[in-house]
Amino acid sequence: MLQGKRWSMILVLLCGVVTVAGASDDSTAIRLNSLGFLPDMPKKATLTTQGSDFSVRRVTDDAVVYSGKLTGPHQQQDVGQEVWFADFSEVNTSGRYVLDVPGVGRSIEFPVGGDVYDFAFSAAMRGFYLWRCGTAVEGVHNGNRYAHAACHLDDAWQDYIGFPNAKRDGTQGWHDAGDYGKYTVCAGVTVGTLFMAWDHFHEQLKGRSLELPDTAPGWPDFLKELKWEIDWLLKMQYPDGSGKVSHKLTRLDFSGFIMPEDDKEKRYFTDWGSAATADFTAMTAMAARHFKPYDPNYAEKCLAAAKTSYAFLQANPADKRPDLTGFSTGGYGTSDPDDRLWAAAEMWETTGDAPALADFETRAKALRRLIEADWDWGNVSNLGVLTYLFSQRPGRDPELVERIRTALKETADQIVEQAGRDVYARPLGGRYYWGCNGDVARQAVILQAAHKLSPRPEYLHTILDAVGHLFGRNYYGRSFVTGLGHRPPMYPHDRRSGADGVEAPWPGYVIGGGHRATDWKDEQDDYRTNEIAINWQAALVYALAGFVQPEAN
Ligand code: 9MR
Ligand code: ZN
Repeated sequence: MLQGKRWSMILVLLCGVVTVAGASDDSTAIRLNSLGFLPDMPKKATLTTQGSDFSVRRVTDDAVVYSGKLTGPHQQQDVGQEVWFADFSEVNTSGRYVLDVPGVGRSIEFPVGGDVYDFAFSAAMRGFYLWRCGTAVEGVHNGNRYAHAACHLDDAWQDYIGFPNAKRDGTQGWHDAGDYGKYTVCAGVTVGTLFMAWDHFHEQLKGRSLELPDTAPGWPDFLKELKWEIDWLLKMQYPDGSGKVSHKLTRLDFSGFIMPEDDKEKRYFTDWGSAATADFTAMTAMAARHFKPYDPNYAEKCLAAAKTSYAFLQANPADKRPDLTGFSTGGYGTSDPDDRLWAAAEMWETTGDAPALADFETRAKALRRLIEADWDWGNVSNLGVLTYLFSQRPGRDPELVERIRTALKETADQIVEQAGRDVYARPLGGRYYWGCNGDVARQAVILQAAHKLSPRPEYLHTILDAVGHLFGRNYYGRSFVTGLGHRPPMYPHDRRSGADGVEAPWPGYVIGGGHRATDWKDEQDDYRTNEIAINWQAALVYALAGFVQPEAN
């Protein structure tokens, strides 16, 4: 098996304990981060049943290591609940514990330790590897083998870009989500967020093995995985040298729940769009910068592609939507000013070109909000603004920089406040919509950025609130990430998971979440609330990356 034994053994150890301990009904009234807690960070649980005192017991000998009083009740309308809090932040010795609340019961077991998020980080990042298109993939998780044969090797046909019955190489990249399409705009926020994770945390990440096949010898695994996506993206640029970039590469409609290698319908490069072209520019400009130390020639190729598309955008300023007539696959329709702003920022950061700087600054000054609190594929201006803010290059407009600093701090402070008001410490507050779990995780980007600028412990605490929420401190008392934590999703809207005959779904993936606080359904058909997607996954990887420990290889 390609993925070594070590991987599966760690898994059995980590997942086994949590799942077994979670079996009792009592435990469901006590909602907490089932991955556990870092020693010196806050530790809180939300209880949906009234109690008064609680204690924390060490699993090895049942000794009480901490006692406290519950606080509450607290009410919250969107979940329709009255809840109580247990704060056991003082438990900062590594070990395994359980919360014991007389009259309520015992919680699931949870660890305290410096490494409690390491495995989840690796599993989440390996989710991208398992999403690879154009190759066979395999991995072992919790004793199950997940695998598919090489898929979509016929990518793709050019009928919709002016060459009927002509095929051109469009292989590689990641499948988008629970479907097997490949979409440039969704790749944008995904790759942008992942490069930012590398930028902010490469010291922790560079030594971590993700046990990937060696598709880029000598590269750190994290970047190796990103290269697989960039390899595909480079093929999305029109072959005519114009710099236009196809909006997506998909079939005309979604396939049924079959394995990717059995999905044989024709797939097409679609018409170009200016948002896709701008996102392509930003991604390839970032790739040029981050890949340069590992392969200067490849970096040069990325930069040349970025320059071509950027020049095209400059010469064609209109917001051009792709013509997707005939396709019923994902739309990802979006206006382009934020994408163009991001492209300008990355072009400037990579090349230092003055016109790109001016382009960025003009666009930034026209923004309604310099920092967006709530963002995803539809608005990527934060990616450009943060690149500009943290740039070491000379020439920035000091007044604009100052306004961004202020906006960043204000927005981060608001996020902290929102998490503080929510009974499950959800940093998005009461906003629920398609894919909002991804945005719960994505709050980490603004919070980390603010923390770099002017450190405040609450910024990190609130990221951990987001992580805690996704792994069990929530209305359902369940993990929202497949294969990890307590009672994770079992029936995500994911074609591989539905078709491979393995009972447990493909591991490491965050599901989109309810559109109301209480309407998540762990059902395969519920693509609205129970799908997985690369953009949400990248946010989860970013959130966890800030807390992993460096690992020497
Ligand atoms: O994440 C997208 C969400 O914001 C949209 O509201 C939704 C409907 O257009 O589409 C979501 O993206 C899906 C994409 O269109 C196709 N692949 C699966 C994506 C996740 O559900
Ligand atoms: Zn594929």
